[in-house]
This record gives sequence, C-alpha cells and structure tokens, in this order.
Amino acid sequence: MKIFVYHTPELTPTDSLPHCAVVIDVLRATTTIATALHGGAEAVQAFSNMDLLRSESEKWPENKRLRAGERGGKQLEGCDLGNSPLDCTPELVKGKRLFLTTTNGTRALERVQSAPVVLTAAQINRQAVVDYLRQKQPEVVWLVGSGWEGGYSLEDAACAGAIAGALSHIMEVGNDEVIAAIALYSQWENRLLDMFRQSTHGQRLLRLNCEADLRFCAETDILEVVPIQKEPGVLVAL
Ligand code: 3SL
Repeated sequence: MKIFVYHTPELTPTDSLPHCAVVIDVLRATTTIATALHGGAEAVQAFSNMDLLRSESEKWPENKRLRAGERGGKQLEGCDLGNSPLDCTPELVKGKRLFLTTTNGTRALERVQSAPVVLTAAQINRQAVVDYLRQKQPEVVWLVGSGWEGGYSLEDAACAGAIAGALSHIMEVGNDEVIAAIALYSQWENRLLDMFRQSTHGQRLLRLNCEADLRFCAETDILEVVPIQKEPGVLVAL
C-alpha cells in the first residue's frame, strides 16, 4: 500500500486516480458526515453547488430529506442545517438523506469522486478508516485534505498524519507530505484542541461561537463508522 498526502483538492493530481481516495475535512465537513451516518442518516449526498443541491433534493420526499449548507462557516439561507456535526442528532437524521454543500469539503469530494473507492475521514472516525485500509490494503491511497479555499489546513494535515502514522509499518511513503504529516500529528496528538484553536479555520469558527464544534471535532476515534461512496457524491455507512 503506497500512501500519498495532498493538502488541497487543487494540489491533487488530475492525470491519475488512486485505488482509494480518503477525503479529510476535520473542521467540519467530514466530521459532520461521519456523525450523520453514525446517527442513522440513510446517506449523505455532497454537492459543491447550492443550486444543484436544491434541484436534486426537490426530487426526494420532504420528510426524508435535510438540506445542510455552509459557506464561510455560516449556514446558508434556505437550508435546514449548517455544517455543525452537533446538529446531526439521531433524532433528526435517522432514515433521512442529508444533502450537503460546504465551502471546501464537498469540493474535495467532487475532485476524487471517480476513484474506485472513496472514503471520508475525520479525527472522530480515524481508527475505523485505519482498520479499513489495514484490512483492504488498496495499492495506492490518496489522503486528500480539503484545506481552505485552495490553501493548506493544519487540522486536515494532522488527521492525514494520524492515519498514515497508524499504518507506517505496512505502507510505502508516496510523497514527502506523508512524512511531514506524521511528524505534525506526533507533535500535537495530545493537544489537538489547542492546535485547532490556533489554526486559521479554528479561529474563524471560534469567532462564530463554534467552540463546542471544535471540541467535538478534536475527539479521537469515538465513532466506528466508515463513510464510503456508493455512487458519485453519495456516501453511506459501510
Ligand atoms: O470548508 C468546509 O467544507 C467546511 O467544513 C467549513 S466549516 O467548518 O463548516 O466552516
């Protein structure tokens, strides 16, 4: 298993695809996806574009759908939810499809949606994704950070390091970013919340009063769910 880390969708190669792509947006899209699926959502369908989300979700029965939209950390108008994982309670999401658009995470998913296997990972379901990779050992794996509007995100790089580090004895290093990500995670693994508070996106979320979200997103290995793409853009619990 050869692992590559790419920090943003923009840095991800366009002339090839891996056997398995793992999209990471710890703050907060992939944390929200894991939480919704763990809470019993039928699926999470990701869109980079709100208009498309609106038209596709119209085709779904009203009592079986939730629209979740975020830009710049804030809930989009016309949506039932923003992108807080804490809103995805089992009472709300059970049996429903979450139609989700976010600033970066859903764009990253779109970027690799043609890969034969697409998973999402966050700190909360890291071990479940590690176990999947350890068991399946896909030949080439890309860990794709969502970043922020084309730029690097500390928390996504750390989560990539957390995954790669746990597989270091059975993987081949694909690029230098893997080594850097492992080193980054080992520096912060016992102080992840501190790291999130210092990161630019963490600060943005704190300005929006999302301290509880930061705390939740910094929890490690608390959910045993592996979100996997079953058709382009549609993720279900494995
Ligand atoms: O960029 C994204 O996809 C979001 O996760 C950003 S936010 O945490 O909802 O602000």
